[in-house]
Amino acid sequence: MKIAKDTLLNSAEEETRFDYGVVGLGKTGRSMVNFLLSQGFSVLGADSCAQSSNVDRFLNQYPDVPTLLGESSFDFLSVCEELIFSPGVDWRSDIFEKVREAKYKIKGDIQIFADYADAPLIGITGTNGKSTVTTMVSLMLKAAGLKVRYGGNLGTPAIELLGGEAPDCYVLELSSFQLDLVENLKLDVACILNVTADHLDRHKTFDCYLKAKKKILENSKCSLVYSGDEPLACFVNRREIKGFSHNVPSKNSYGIRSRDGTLFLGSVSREFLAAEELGLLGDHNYLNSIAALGIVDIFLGSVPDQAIQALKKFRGLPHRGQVIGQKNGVEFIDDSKATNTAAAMASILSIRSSESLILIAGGATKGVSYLEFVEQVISHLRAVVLLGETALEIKQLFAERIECVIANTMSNAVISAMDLARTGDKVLLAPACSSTDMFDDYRHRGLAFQSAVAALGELN
Ligand code: UMA
Ligand code: ADP
Repeated sequence: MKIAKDTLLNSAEEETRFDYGVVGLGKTGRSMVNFLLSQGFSVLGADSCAQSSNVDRFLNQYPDVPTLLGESSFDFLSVCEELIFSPGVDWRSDIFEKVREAKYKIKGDIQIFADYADAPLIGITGTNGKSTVTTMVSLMLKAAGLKVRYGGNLGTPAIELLGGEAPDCYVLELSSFQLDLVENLKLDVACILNVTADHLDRHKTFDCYLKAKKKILENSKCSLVYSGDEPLACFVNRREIKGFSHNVPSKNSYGIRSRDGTLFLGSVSREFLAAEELGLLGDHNYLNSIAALGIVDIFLGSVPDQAIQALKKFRGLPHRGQVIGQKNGVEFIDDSKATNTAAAMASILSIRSSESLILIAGGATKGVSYLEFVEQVISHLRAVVLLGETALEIKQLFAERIECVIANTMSNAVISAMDLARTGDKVLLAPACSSTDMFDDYRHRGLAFQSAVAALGELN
């Protein structure tokens, strides 16, 4: 098979075959190329974009790796024995029809990581709370004296966690995109935190999204799933799948017990800590904490006191309900990571004084309806400022029942929110949408919010 020279930017030789083709040259793709080269494999890179910051970075980092750029060059993927798809690349899309027809082995980075991993694995998925719980579990296990490496969808590509002296365990945040491509993922503990509608632009139906999430349970020694309601509660019927919820703990589940007016997070046999001892607000963070305690309990067989202390000290990750400061008695909160309706809902409910809440929402759609969200939140809000592609759609759903302003930039959104706010109010950025219509990612959006708030003048 010949590789057309004009599709390659660098030194590919005609008639060459490659052990692996790596599709998508972002963080994951670059980490996979690096790893495969280090293992002595021949590698071809490929990306839909002819030019982008990811591609530039790749070409600078790996000038000697032959690279296919642009979708029209993907026919040449046939020179590879196996293909590794980055999580953001939809292997079911039309552009990969020939690849699917040719019945190539398509793998994802997580399966390759797991095949090489040299320590027990804990995997955490869910629509919301993954990063928070992955971090909680890692900090708790570290506090208990274990050598822990953690990453995955959280930011550090899984394969970069390998190397050097083996740790005591790996803790992975796993997205539905990553799980979609695992085939035999053997986890020591798997957890599904919750599943609500998200990423339907990619998965098409809720059932397909749920199916991808459920793959985490398939070969796990022991699992923990949210048992408060369906679609997950029905799984808690086997010895190796335990539940967690806001309910009173039982033999097979972790939960919350009320005693003398205080709420305690625990198992059936032990109260781990009082909810008020946590450094995070909101019912959703009670659930995240119960899940983290359950995972540690299952993995270690008990929860050491040092782990509980570490959980109490945890103050949350940036852009997840992060209090930025106050201006003229108005508090600003950055929950840019609330990228779907369930997350934004949890965020709004976690703010107790919600009747004086001004919400900044909107952004790129993920193929879900906002109708239910609007009906659920309307009674908790005084005004809404909307941004991005979904602004008009969401405004129409509020149908003039509360004050609703559309802003064209984050800076204008914050100025409008400040105009609408009265002393004692809170302004919450919880977009319920993804950020990609106006920003690089949720971090970029959160930082734009924080800069706009700072531009209002000195905070207190
Ligand atoms: N690309 C193609 N063809 C396509 C689509 C993309 O070639 O059809 C190329 C892009 O041009 C780009 C590259 O693929 O060069 C990007 O790859 P990617 O989207 O897989 O992104 P990475 O940089 O590898 O980051 C991924 C995760 N991104 C996604 O799943 C979209 C990161 O999660 C993760 O932190 C990282 O791997 C390390 O594991 C981000 C995310 O938004 C934070 N995840 C989603 C979420 O949390 O909701 C699932
Ligand atoms: P993920 O990694 O799954 O996106 P994060 O831990 O980063 O989750 O949290 C993102 C946002 O989701 C939070 O800022 C909060 O608004 C919301 N959230 C967190 N945990 C939960 C939960 N258990 N249920 C519902 N929403 C949650």
